[in-house]
Amino acid sequence: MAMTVFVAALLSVFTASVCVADVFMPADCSDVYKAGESVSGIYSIYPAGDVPVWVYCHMVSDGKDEDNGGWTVFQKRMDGSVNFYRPWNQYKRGFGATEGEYWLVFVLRYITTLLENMYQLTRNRKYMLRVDLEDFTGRKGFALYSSFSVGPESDGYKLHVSGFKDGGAGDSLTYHNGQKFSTFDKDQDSSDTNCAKRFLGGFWYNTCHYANPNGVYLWGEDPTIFAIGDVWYHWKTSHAVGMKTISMKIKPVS
Ligand SMILES: [Ca+2]
Repeated sequence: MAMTVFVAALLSVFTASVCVADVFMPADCSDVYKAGESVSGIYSIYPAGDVPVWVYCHMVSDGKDEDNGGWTVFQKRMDGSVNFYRPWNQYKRGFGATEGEYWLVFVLRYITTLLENMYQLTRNRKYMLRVDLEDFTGRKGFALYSSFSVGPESDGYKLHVSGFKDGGAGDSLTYHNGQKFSTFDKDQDSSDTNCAKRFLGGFWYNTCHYANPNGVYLWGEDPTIFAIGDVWYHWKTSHAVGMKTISMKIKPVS
């Protein structure tokens, strides 16, 4: 009996130490999903390996492969409650609240880290991007890109996106492929003008945009002010229609 108690005590010490050493540190929402979490909501992830970041994880499946859970949401507009006209350091750091509208550049920085340090934990992880849109009549569409990454800050967090697949919204992002990220105080676009200042957002502006998801929340259509809204041109064939909701989310390509 004494031996049994001793073995049990040893086991419990062993188990406790394993628990401490084996803290669950998901790199992104796909890891959270694989661990059995199937409810959409806010979770902590460890994109850089040590510092936790709170993000919204989209876990709902509608039966289509590309919509299975495990999406890490890095951009979300839903009600205009957050001002997205912000300087570079705020886009770099991230802003907003994870339960509302926000921009998560931690994820972008993490991918940068991933690219620069190829032998890190997630060095072989390739991401796809899904952009979900909803207009003010309740219609929905999405655009899927089979490949998505962002370059290092030293290269302006350059966007790499390809492999468009239409979910009804059309392709307004391929035009921005290869562009650096620009804000009103850091003009890295391909235009002689300052696109972020002209169109009141922060984005991978070219000369200037077919998509402006971080533009002004327009509450619908306004043709009297050109292209400043959170528009996705190829869905409405218009620069005047602002979306009701936009979200941009990534997950590893399986
Ligand atoms: Ca410029």
